[in-house]
Amino acid sequence: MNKVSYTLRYLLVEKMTVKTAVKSKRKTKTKAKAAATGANPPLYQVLLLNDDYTPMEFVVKLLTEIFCMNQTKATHVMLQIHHEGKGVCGIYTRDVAETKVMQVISYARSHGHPLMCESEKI
Ligand code: TYC
Repeated sequence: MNKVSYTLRYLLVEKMTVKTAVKSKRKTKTKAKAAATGANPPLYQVLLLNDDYTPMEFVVKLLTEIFCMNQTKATHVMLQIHHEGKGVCGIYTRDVAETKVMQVISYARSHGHPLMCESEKI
């Protein structure tokens, strides 16, 4: 099929005007390109849960070491979790979020603390 008849068929099948057809094709191309290059991957937030046993200083240390927060930010996030039950420590792609969760749990367990951490798609 030549280019003109392909375009006509495309317009006919999709019941489009030339303007919307061009727009729609562009959109499809952009989407396909994004998928192929892995651009705009889904994001996941890593949440820390409150408990009655893990010491506050330990949570602050963990937030500075695993989530690269400074002391002020880590203290603020820890207190927010302490008061509200849970809080976001960071937003990452799936693999990085899952690794952070494992690092938190293994670090907490190795120090005998019950601290819990989870990740969820946003
Ligand atoms: N609630 C804990 C305490 O009073 C502190 C704490 C904060 C524990 C945040 C877990 O994710 C947490 N020692």
